[in-house]
Amino acid sequence: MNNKHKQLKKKIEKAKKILIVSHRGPDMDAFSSMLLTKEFLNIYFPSKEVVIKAKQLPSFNIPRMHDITVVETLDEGDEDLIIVVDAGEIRLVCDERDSLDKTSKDIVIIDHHQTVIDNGYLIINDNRSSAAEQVIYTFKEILGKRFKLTDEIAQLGQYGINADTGRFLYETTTPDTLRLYADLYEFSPIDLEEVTYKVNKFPKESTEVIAKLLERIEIDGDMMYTYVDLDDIERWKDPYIGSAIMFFKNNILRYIQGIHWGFVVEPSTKEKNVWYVTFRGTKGYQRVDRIAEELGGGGHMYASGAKIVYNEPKTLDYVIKDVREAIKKHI
Ligand SMILES: [Mn+2]
Repeated sequence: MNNKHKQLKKKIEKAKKILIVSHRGPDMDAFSSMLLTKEFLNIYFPSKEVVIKAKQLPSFNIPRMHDITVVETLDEGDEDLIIVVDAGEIRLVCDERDSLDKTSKDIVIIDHHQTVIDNGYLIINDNRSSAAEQVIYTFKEILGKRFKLTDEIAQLGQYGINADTGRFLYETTTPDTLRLYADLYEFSPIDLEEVTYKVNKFPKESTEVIAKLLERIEIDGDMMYTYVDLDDIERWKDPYIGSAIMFFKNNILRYIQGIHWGFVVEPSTKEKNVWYVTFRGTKGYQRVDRIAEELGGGGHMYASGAKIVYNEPKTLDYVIKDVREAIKKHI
């Protein structure tokens, strides 16, 4: 147990009510790490009242998912400790309708992203493969000999690690990741093929969006980008755009011969004058975390993103120009 673990343990012991949250648009690692944190707290600190708040549930069944309280907005409540998992900042948890980012309550960050922002909070981040891996190793340290696996912990750990390592493909997979995964798998295995199949399914309405994203590809050297424009968010619904971009990022961007990295730009469907940009890079070609940081975001070397907030309406061309200016500083 290092100093940070001791601090976290103290904060947990002192708190009566603990709120667990994660980043906007939670992915499988966000859900898994929130549920893992609650599971550890429920088992080993049973007198604590622990609540997970999120705006949606996972897209397929994972253990304890109904322990998530689905809320319309994220606001401060009567919790005395907030644990943020899979995000380096409370800002990444909230959108403009939420007020939780203005909280004065004590915050602990358990994260694995390479972008670390010193915001004065206790930050636990050993640059692991996933927040799920970080949560399990953290509680292993805090609990020492008392640490025991359960079916739920073993399965949630696998869901999180599998999602954020792309089935162990990414560089963030370390011997520690594989050792932990082996233990979890031995205890209570999940079927990776089935999970991959379920995670990659998308609604048929997204095919129209995917076709447009393909049509709009712009190539510049070994970089490529595509976009969703303002009038698109009137005619296409939010989830169809989201899953189309997901498909594009994972299957097209980086995969055309001669292209090694790129980005997708889209306006927020919820907030005015807000745009999102997501980057993908390839080892040996382009790190994209620094570019995202330049735009006020962050992430990993080969996968990153930023939320760009303007004070007034901007056109797609203007936003793309901003992104390309940030890129120029880092290539
Ligand atoms: Mn993650």
